[in-house]
Amino acid sequence: MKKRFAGLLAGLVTLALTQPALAEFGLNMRQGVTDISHKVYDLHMLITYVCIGLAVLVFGAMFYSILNHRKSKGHEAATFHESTTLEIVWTIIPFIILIAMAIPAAKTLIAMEDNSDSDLTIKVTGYQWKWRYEYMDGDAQGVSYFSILSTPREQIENAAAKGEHYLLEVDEPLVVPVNKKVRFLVTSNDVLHSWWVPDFAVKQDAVPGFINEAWAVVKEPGTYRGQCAELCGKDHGFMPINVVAMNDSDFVKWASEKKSAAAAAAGAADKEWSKAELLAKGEAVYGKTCAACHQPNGKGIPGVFPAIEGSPVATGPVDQHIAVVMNGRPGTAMQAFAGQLNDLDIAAVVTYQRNAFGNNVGDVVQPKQIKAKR
Ligand code: HEC
Ligand SMILES: [Cu+2]
Repeated sequence: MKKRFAGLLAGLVTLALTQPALAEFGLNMRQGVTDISHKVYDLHMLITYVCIGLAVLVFGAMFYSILNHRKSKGHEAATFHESTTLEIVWTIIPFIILIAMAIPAAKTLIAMEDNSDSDLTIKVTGYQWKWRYEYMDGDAQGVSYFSILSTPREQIENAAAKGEHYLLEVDEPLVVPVNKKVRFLVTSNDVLHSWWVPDFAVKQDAVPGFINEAWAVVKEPGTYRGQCAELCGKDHGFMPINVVAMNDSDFVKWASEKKSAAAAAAGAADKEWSKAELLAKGEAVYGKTCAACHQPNGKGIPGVFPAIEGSPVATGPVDQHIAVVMNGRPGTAMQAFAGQLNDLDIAAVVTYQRNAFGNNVGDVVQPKQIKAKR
């Protein structure tokens, strides 16, 4: 009996000591790629070992007593009633253990909360169901875009077709330079979201009307993936986060490309567009921005998201249609897209909605018309 117990104990200890093996199985927490994530990991391991030590001591004493001091051997229950010494001892020992654990925990928390002296600030805004990134300063100042799930529909509908980074891939990742302290200002445009990148040990709630801070210094170039970590509606599981860390020179290059693309898009708004161009562009915008709610086939979800097919708005006066898209319907999930899409995108998607799904209105909306309404 004693042998078996010792065997069990040895097994548990080996299990605890071979934690790198556990990490490979994905049972342990990941170590991440920043100093803070390593601190968090070390803290987690330290506390785990303290817990294992305590468990071995407490259960060891308990099982030893149960086995060796059992009644059938003639032992009688001891009485510790009103023993002041014991009361003090079993209050003080846990107190010391708690303080001993609180000190490293508080140190790590304080380091995490130190948002000072950042090199770069990026505003992160949660939307149903995508993220917006705005560069507030540095080389990419003024750059702003949405980052939207890019896993193809086929993979979502057919489990066998799942790719390697299923539901963890986006059209445009957040780009940060390596070895720079990047500060994130996290907020939301609609409901509660949470910006979570496990490799950075960053998980920050996105709350409408509030700005929360987080930061990371990424050391290695690479792609780091995360997700929204706050239940935020129907497509909560479909708003992943991709962060690409790159060398400083690559980052500067990326920033200038982004800026010239934005300038080109602004110029495109003054041009006259053909119906075919607008429809093609509109279909792409619809698929990326509207289909999550109104569905790829334009049929919506009855009682939740209205159909675009045969919609009185999408087949009615064009000005009202544009107004709904630009200003949204306050108090509903229909957001104001004026601040999210540029003139060309809005003109294209409205043109598309009026001429797709059997809505053969036949008219065309030019970006100029949208520009005039801003
Ligand atoms: C997050 C979900 C969501 C997204 C994304 C969304 N909509 Fe909507 N949309 C709604 C809801 C909900 C309504 C109904 C609002 C109401 O109750 O008045 C609506 C209504 C509309 C209407 C009026 C339909 C009618 O018959 O009343 C139009 C037009 C429309 N949306 C266009 C768009 C366009 C264009 C996009 C993409 C650029 C888009 N929507 C993206 C949720 C969404
Ligand atoms: Cu969310």
